[in-house]
Amino acid sequence: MNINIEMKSNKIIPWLLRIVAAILFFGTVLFCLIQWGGDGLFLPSWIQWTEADQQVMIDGETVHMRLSKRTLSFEDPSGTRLWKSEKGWKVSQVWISDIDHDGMDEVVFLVWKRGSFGDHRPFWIEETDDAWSQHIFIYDWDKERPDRLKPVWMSSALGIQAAQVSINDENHLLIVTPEGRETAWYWDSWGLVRLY
Ligand SMILES: [Ca+2]
Repeated sequence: MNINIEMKSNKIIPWLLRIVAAILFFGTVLFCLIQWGGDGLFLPSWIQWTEADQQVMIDGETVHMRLSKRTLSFEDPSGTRLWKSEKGWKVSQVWISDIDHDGMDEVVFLVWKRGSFGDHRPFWIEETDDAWSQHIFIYDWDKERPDRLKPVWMSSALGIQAAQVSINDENHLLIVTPEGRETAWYWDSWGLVRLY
């Protein structure tokens, strides 16, 4: 009898170890997938991630603009950081352009982030939106601010897939979808409005 019990326990223990190892393995894989998804690793392959590392003059002030590893930042000539895009934002393109035609340049960038509205979710929208989406953010260059960038217009989710984006000579924003369909957007006192 004692021999039978010992033989059964000898079979059960390896199986228990395998089950525990499997749970640990799949738990680790699931944890990594959630972490990578939260870090935007699974964003669409058609995104054109650009980089910048150059001196730019904005409103008469020369600064260093850097777009590296999907993070946008500005530094003064001494190398002191003035502004850096928020953690969790994935900036794919940036422009210095007078998008609102007031004679002063703005900082305009295309960014991926989770949630359509962030901290500015309208009160009538109750559900939380954690999906990744594209946004156009526009900032004034304000020399009175230590960080220089004053938010002017933060779009909610674009609603279209912006694979190629450019700003033309008329300061219109041109967005081309992955399928090649182009739309144009212009500034109309309160924000960007679709032209066609
Ligand atoms: Ca302007």
